[in-house]
Amino acid sequence: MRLKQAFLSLGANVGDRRKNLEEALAALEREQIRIISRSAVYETEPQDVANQPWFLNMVVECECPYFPLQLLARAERIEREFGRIRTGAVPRGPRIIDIDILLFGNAVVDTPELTIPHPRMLQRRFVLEPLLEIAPEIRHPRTKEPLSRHLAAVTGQKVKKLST
Ligand code: PH2
Ligand code: MG
Ligand code: MG
Repeated sequence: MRLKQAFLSLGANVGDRRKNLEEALAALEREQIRIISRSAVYETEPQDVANQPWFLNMVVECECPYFPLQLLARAERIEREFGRIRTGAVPRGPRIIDIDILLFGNAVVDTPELTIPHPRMLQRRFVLEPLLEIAPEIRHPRTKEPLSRHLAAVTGQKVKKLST
C-alpha cells in the first residue's frame, strides 16, 4: 500500500518524560509508523490547562501505510498501553504520553472523531516551533500560509529547546 506522510506531536508531563517520548517513538515504529525525522525535545509551559507540570514536547515526521482514522486508532492504542486513561471528568489532565496528528499530507479531515490539521496547532508555540525546526517550508493546508507566519503571531508562551 502507498505510504502516507504525517506529522505527529508528542507530549508528556508526568513520570520520566524523556523516557516516555522515546518509548512512544519505539511503539510507533512497531505499528509500522516509521519515523523519518524528529525535532529536538522542548520543555514547554502548559497551555490551556491549570496547575500542571511543564511538558516535554517534540514533533516527528512519519510514513505509514494507514489512513487518518487508522493512524489515530494506533496512536490512541499506544496512549492506552502507556496507561493513559481518558475520563470525562478530566478531559485534559496530566499525561504520561499524548500523541496528536498535526498534519496528514495536505489532507483536510473533518469528522466527529478527528480534525486535521489539528484544530489548535496554530495557537501553540510548543507545536509550531518543533514542527518548523524539521519542516521550515511547510504551509498550513487550510490557511495556505507558511507556518513561520503563524508562529510569528503566537506570543507569550515559554518554550525551551533542550540539548540532545
Ligand atoms: N497539551 C495539551 C494542553 N496543553 N501544553 C503544553 N505545553 N504541551 C502540551 O503537549 C499540551 C499543553 C492538550 O493535549
Ligand atoms: Mg494534545
Ligand atoms: Mg491528544
